[in-house]
Amino acid sequence: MSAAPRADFPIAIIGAGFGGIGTAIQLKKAGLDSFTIFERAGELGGTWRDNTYPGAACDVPSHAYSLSFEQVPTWSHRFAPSEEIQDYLLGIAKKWGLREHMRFDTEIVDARFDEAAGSWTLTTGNGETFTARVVVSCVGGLVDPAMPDIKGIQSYTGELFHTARWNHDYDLAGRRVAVIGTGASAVQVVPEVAREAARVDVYQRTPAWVVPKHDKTYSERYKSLLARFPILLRASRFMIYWMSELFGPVIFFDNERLAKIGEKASLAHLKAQVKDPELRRKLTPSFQFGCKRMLISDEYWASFERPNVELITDPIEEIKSGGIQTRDGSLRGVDAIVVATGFALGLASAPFPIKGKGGRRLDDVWKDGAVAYKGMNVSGFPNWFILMGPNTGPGHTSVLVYTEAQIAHVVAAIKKLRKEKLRYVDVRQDVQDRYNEGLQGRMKHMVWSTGCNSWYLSADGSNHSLYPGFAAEYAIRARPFRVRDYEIAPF
Ligand code: N01
Repeated sequence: MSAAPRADFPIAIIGAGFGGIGTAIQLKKAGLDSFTIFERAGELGGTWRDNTYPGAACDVPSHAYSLSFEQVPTWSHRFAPSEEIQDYLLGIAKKWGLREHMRFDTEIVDARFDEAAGSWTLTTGNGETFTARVVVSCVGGLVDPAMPDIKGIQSYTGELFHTARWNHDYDLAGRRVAVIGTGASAVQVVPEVAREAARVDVYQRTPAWVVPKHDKTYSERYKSLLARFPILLRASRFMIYWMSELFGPVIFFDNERLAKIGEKASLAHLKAQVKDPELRRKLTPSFQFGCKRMLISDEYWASFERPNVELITDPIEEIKSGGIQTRDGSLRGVDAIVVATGFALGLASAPFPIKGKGGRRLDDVWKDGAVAYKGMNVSGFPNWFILMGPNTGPGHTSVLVYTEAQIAHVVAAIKKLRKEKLRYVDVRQDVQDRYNEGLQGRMKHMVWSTGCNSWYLSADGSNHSLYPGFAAEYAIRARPFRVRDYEIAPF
């Protein structure tokens, strides 16, 4: 198929992270290069552009945490560091000539659908408008840092920054540092900061289940073998994928016997890393394995054996100008506070005002939680596709498996729209409702609502973020564009 002129069938991709880049590559492969990628930041990369804190790395092995259609044999470690993942994204964007499609520092602030034209009008932050026949929203879910609402935080006069906004100009060497939070970002950053800082106070609200990472460096010989025999790379990916699926039930089902397998592995790891039984008790979670995201680290728990690291479990009462005061009255002076408190879940609402058919606002449709068909389409919002949308996150494997299935779906839909010169495709409300009833029914058997608090859950305790099942099953459901599920509007 020959490439369409850009004006013929304009496609807007919002966000230049993994989702946006992967979509763009697959569109190019399909001969569709009439797309523009809008990126609010000044560079591509999304998560991997923003998360540059010491120790930042993927927690899914890199042979699987990369696009299946852009595999590289050069990963330095089993779990590549953040900068290497960012280099990978820069590299594939260059290879496919994607920069010329990108508009940086361009935030989309409004979108409205024109039913007669079958197109979306997007407005940018500086008031420009852009018309697109299809919009692929790749804005990501865990993007905007969530700052903790702790009394007095504004009055702190030392250095304070969030893990996703690391201040590389501030040298932590020899400083007294506090880390607030003990989630996936904290377990990566604490061991690194502990190596440099004079003292590290780790403020833990809830301990997390941690399992060994078994990270390793790949030798030059191994990498050249993978380059010479790409089948080995595919085999490695295949193994990682199916092992994750095999152990998935331990992480996602609400089944105490299965959870015990994970808990036993984690407790053995804790015992091997921490000698003091009292410290071990403080680090042991009381919620069921998998309820919060399982963390992987070879070094996090061992950090507490260092003389310069202290675990603080007494709740934070207030942040004062020079330090942190806990409820027991202790005030610990610190030079810097690292906030590792996670992200404001982007899925909780529309990323900006989005008005579909009849001017209906996505925020109104989502007032009781974000719902979509297969996480991608919302009835009444035709020709709008969401990547990494509601109920498409995994707790047990690479999110890219889900993303790639969504990309295949989007490309199939775009091909149909173009080939048959359709005005729009709009998922049927009854199909979307049935899909979500099934999903929420299955949710009752999952571990995420068994009494822990996490970003997986909305304020009312419902889960609109994770997919309740295996990645393979989601991919099989999501990849095809099933015409009968949609209202098809011709011109
Ligand atoms: O954030 P989190 P994260 N006072 O929400 C604590 C992905 N990710 O940035 O558990 C004190 O998990 C909070 O305590 P509690 C991954 O999907 C991936 O670490 O709510 N503490 C918790 O300990 C992950 O799930 C990688 O009681 C407060 C922590 O802060 C997601 O991003 C790496 C507090 C927040 O943990 C988020 O991870 C990093 C307060 N006021 C992240 N508020 C990879 O490796 C919050 N906390 C790919």
